[in-house]
Amino acid sequence: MKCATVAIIGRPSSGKSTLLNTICEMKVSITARTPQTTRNAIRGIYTDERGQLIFTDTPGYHLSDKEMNKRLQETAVKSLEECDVILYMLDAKRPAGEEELAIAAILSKTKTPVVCCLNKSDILKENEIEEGKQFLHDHLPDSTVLIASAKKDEGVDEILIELFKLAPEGELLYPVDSYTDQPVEFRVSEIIREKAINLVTDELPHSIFVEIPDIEYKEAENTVWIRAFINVERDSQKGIVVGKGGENIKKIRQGSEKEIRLIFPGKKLRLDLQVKAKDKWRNNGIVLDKILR
Ligand SMILES: Nc1nc2c(ncn2[C@@H]2O[C@H](COP(=O)(O)OP(=O)(O)OP(=O)(O)O)[C@@H](O)[C@H]2O)c(=O)[nH]1
Ligand SMILES: [Mg+2]
Repeated sequence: MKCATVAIIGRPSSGKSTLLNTICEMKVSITARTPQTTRNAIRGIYTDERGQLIFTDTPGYHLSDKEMNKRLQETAVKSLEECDVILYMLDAKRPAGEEELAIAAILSKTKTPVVCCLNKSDILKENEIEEGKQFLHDHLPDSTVLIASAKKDEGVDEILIELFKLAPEGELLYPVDSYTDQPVEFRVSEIIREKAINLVTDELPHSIFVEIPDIEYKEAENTVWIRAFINVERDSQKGIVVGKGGENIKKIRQGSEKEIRLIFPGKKLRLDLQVKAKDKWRNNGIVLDKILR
């Protein structure tokens, strides 16, 4: 059997989390059209007759001096140090800029094999593919280049073939039916965050974090009872999340419940959502320590 750890790296919004979900056939990592959605190193596990690939989805590599962004960048870079293979995702729809150059520079120095994937093939024009290939040829000449659409599940089997080729021999590290190792509270909080950011994305893409103060299974009622706080950065932002007559919060709850139920099959669910303001939490080290660990 083969077994490898694979770090997925790339600029924000290149489709890293979408790819992980397509490979695992499960919502392992949340996605959104706004950049900088992923905030943690998120493990997703894929197993078949060839062996096991243990993926780490990472926060999009973004150059910024802000405290939170610096921590996200550290998480991404640290994942590179701990893996057998690196999967570098590029969105060739956007021309390679400073960030792409910074990632390529890091990857060109590593001894770990790199597989590159020009993602979003479903919307790429021929010249964009050529430019992407040229960029990789110039900066990472030894790496394999594949073209795929994570969203449409095209070219994804070829990515798996390439990763297994590079994977070392080894025993499986997780049971064959595992697809993630995230604690339940974290998964629930991420599902709620996804629903919230996708609904108010133009107004507050990055101002939200979700806390789960209580999660409890009441056996007599066969009910999982969850209390969650959607935190924004200012009191004035609370109304945006709640929406007119509570319509946004209702949509967030309904969308979240649908996915949270998949984590607790056969059980009833009570989800109590509240919106709170935590002043300037993105500069608050205690909050960051808690949510970015
Ligand atoms: N057309 C197209 N869109 C895609 C594809 N893969 C991802 N997307 C879209 O790109 C956006 C970003 O996708 P994510 O998977 O959240 O990107 P990410 O790289 O994880 O982003 P961060 O977590 O912010 O670093 C979403 O709107 C996806 O639907 C693809 O193959 N084709
Ligand atoms: Mg992501």
